[in-house]
Amino acid sequence: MEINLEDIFQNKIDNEVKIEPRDWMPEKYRKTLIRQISQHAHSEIVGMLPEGNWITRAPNLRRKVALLAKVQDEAGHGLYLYSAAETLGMTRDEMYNELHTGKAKYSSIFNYPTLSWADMGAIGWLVDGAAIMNQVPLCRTSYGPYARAMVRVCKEESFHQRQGYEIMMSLCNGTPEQKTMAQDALNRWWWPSIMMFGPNDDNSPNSAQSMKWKIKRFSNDELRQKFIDVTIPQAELLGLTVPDKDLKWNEARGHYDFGIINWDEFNNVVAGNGPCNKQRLKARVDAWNNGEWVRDAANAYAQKRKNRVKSGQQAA
Ligand code: BYC
Repeated sequence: MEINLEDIFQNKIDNEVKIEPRDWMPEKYRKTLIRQISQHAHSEIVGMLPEGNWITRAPNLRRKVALLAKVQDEAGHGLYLYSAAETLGMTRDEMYNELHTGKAKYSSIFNYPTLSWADMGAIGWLVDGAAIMNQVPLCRTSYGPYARAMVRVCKEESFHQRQGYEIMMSLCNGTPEQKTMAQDALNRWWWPSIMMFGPNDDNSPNSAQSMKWKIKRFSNDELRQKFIDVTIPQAELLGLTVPDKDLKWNEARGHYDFGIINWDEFNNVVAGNGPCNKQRLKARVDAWNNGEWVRDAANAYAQKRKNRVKSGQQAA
């Protein structure tokens, strides 16, 4: 009897059995995962830049320590994710090369500037809040190494979201100028945050197949709606106004209705023409080039140790 590998694979997915690196998988599944996981890793690494910009200017030691820890967590997330993508057969150097040559995508959100300290609050609250909404279901994604990496990532994202909301809370309970800063940050970060979930479902070419393979558990629009529904009461608690005149609770749907997203802006940012795309890419390329001597030194040291062990073994 002929064994159909594709049927065995889909059967595992349907029965919630994780796919592991040595298992047979369709080539397109492997490619889709490499695409999504490497983009996700790049987003974490590039995502360090807008906040890293504020570490030296945090208003006090407590805020500085928390922000430093958050940015460091993001480096860790990037590294777990690169490791997960490597299990699918792409090397880290290849992934870096795709990022540095502008071939790889990373989240649109990190191409916006951080203009005031309040942006640290808005990013933690909204950007990490959106990330949690998208990433908690990824803890159940069908590929084992990705799902396991996401468990720790989500725990840390939850700390990030709280540190952001706490900054917003302090600003909103502070002076009128501080509250204005918080409102201004919300005005600038709201729409880019809801764009993070990606195009509408009827315009999302990868969704149908990724849902069938249980790489994605919810569609882009479902996650966006969930995010809006939980975030509006949080904005109300802060006493801030979400910058969307069409935002309205819809009793019949049991959800908030919201205005039309500016997809031209989204497409423009994804195409590399957002306010900070060039600056972000340059920062990563410079970091790679300036770090060459560190990589060379680490490799030379590793080689020296290897030679020493080899000559010790020969002498014995
Ligand atoms: N920005 O068919 P679709 C973080 C692309 S890091 C740029 O719906 P898919 C954090 C998409 O790649 C947050 N591009 O795609 C870090 C596709 O293009 P390609 C990152 C976007 O993959 C530091 C095309 O549009 N999170 O949280 O089914 C500090 C069509 O889209 C975007 C992840 O990466 C976008 N926003 O769904 C703070 C989570 N959206 O590849 C926080 C994992 C879409 O065909 N990723 N595109 O050329 C995912 O869940 C999915 O990949 C997405 C997109 C929902 C993002």
